[in-house]
Amino acid sequence: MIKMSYLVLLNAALWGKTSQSSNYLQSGPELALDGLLTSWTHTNNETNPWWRVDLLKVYRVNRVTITNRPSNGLRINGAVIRYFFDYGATATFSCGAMEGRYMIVHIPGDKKILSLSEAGVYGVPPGNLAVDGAATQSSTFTGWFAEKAIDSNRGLQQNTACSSTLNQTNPWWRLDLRHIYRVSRVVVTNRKDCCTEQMNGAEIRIGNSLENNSNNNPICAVIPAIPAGESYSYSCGGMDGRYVNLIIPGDMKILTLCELEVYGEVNPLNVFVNILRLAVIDFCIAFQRFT
Ligand SMILES: [Ca+2]
Repeated sequence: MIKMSYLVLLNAALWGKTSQSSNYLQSGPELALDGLLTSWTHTNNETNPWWRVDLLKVYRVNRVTITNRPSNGLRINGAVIRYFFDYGATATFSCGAMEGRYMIVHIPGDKKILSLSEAGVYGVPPGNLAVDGAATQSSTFTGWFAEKAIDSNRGLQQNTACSSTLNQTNPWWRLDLRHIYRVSRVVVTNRKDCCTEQMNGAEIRIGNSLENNSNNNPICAVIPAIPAGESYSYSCGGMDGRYVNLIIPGDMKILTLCELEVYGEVNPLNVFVNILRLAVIDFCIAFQRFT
């Protein structure tokens, strides 16, 4: 099956944790993520200076961007971009599908200074089907859009990375995977800053029906509670479905979701349907030419 990516990749470094080998004056490692070209990180003059961002989980990285400082830019020359997770590897700026949790820039050698203005790491958690889907919800609290639950940012540092409905009866959130998958598990991340009990009692539903906004599909699990900022995994045992819903039954409820991940595999029936669809298209084109 041809899989099309619908995702606009965000800079995962923005919700990571930075560090560097040493700080020159006030030029700390976080200055590479402040979005300003007028500020920069700066190590001491030392041997093998380095800068690092911890993405907090493994990402499949498409590309890395490094922005040099506008003055004294030679201080980044000779830098090596290094990526590792259990093993070491050296990458150019285009990283293909390398997987890693840490992105490191370092300059080998003595009497070196590492100084960089901005850094970006663009990718998604590997295997997460949700990032290619489309999200919607029953209502939207200002700015807390449904798609923020599939932006690969778990909202551990800022709740602006979370979706939320208004206070309503039976609030729901729906993910359209765009194809039928055999879902093995769903991972839900609760908000960290407050209100963690609002998630209690949420139902995870998976199926192919849009009836009642897909909230009549079979239940994979009911969430008793998820601690603040934690990600809990729910096994769905290979349930088939195109739609993954969360719904909280009851009045005066708010559904806030900082991230939802879906893991599984392509349903063989889906492959057959796509082959049949392509065969029908080929037949129609041939028929038009003939007539
Ligand atoms: Ca998010």
